[in-house]
Amino acid sequence: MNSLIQNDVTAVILAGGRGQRLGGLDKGLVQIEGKPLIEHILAAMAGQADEIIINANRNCDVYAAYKHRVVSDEMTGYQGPLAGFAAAMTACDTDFIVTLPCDGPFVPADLVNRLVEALEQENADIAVAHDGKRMQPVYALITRSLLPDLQDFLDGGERKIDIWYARHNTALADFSDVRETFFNINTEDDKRALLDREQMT
Ligand SMILES: Nc1nc2c(ncn2[C@@H]2O[C@H](COP(=O)(O)OP(=O)(O)O)[C@@H](O)[C@H]2O)c(=O)[nH]1
Ligand SMILES: [Mg+2]
Repeated sequence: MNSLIQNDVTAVILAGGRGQRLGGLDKGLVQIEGKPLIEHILAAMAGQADEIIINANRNCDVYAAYKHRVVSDEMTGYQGPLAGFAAAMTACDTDFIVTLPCDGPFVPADLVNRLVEALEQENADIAVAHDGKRMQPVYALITRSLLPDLQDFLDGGERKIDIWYARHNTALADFSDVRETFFNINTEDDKRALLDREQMT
């Protein structure tokens, strides 16, 4: 598919969380198969976007070594992924962002393509991945012109991503055939499950 949107996308790797359920670890730097998660994500996104922004609130110098722009939340105190969306939408030079988390090592190979297709088909402002069972809200394509609305939403004290999506024309992109690619590491158990899986392969 050759779409105009596709040439106008910044991928935003969300690595700005507190890592609370992993003892406060900076999840993007957690080692999996001998390299930090951020490297797995960067490799998976190579060729999927025009530009990549790493959204991080700690260890920014470590992330900067990957030679992509590192952008921190403007809001302090870990206000959630929407704070990262707003910071990236402010910093980016493209009309669209595609967000994805730093803690999911198995990124869909056609993440951007499928989100773009869903957005165009429904003439929507946001496209969000759906794994067949549930929405995967941090995998999303968002029109940058929604930034003022997002800023108002955040200024009003709102933080919930699903509620913000519900305010807009939001398309769902079907990823039910690759549901396992949304596996992400939130807890020690998730980390162990991943290591067990590696040993099996
Ligand atoms: N920028 C930013 N990103 C955040 C914040 N909190 C969480 N995230 C990111 O949002 C994504 C989802 O967070 P996570 O804690 O893994 O939640 P879950 O997987 O949805 O249960 C991860 O990529 C986090 O790095 C925050 O305060 N700021
Ligand atoms: Mg997660």
